Amino acid sequence: MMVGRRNLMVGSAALLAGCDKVIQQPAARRILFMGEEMHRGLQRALVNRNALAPEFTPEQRSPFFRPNGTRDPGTADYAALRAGNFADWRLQIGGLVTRPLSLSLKDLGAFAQRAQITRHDCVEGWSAIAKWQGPTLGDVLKAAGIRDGARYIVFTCADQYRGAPYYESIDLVDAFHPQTILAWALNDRFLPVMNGAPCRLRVERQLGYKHAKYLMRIDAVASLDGIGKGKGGYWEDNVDYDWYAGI
Ligand SMILES: Nc1nc2c(c(=O)[nH]1)N[C@H]1C(S)=C(S)[C@@H](COP(=O)(O)O)O[C@H]1N2
Ligand SMILES: [Mo]
Repeated sequence: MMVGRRNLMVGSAALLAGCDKVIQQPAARRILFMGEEMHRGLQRALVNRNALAPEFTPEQRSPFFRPNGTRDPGTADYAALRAGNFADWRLQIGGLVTRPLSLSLKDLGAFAQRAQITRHDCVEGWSAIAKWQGPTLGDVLKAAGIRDGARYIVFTCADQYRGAPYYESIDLVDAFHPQTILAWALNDRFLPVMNGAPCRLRVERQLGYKHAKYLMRIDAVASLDGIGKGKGGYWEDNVDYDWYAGI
């Protein structure tokens, strides 16, 4: 049985109908939001986190994979990397790992490759199907060696929002999910700049904003407290999107 977040939310909305005055009180609000956190935790517990996202046939691919959010980071550093066809780009893997890595595109290509045709769902209401290829994040993290105490994987990107890099994070269940890959190819070509060149995250069981483009750093951390404002991602910190955006 699956209890969707929507059902749970409808349930709590019904329970709370007519409680406007109570909700104004800080203590009541704390309890209300505590409940919401519990609902999210419950959803995570009830959904099989290792289940695969649907995959599609080549014919089902969208004719065009539209870009969203940043279409070109536009910084001097990124422009220089792009001018050199990303030969000088390195993806840093650090934080709570035993062997920090600095990986070129060639290095990413030397890992076992996974290709998958999946549907991307943006929270703004559009979807597109495309083929992605790259090593699994799990293999890359195994090469770096996750240390005891690591609980989250944080992604730092080349593009800036309000003067700071875009960032996102996932837990270790999603990090080691077989369809979670560091994609450097889209529909059998190198990633276009608008879709996150030279490398972006695909975390297929979650909504589009979790799929960090323009990857520069990947860090294993014990807690999200020191990251941005502490909610684990740019949109989570600034627009109140859910950190766990399971679909
Ligand atoms: N670095 C970075 N990653 C990002 C974004 C962004 O603006 N910057 N936008 C996110 C959102 S909201 C979506 S829907 C997808 C869009 O991916 P696309 O541009 O390949 O369509 O990237 C996500 N990852
Ligand atoms: Mo999105």
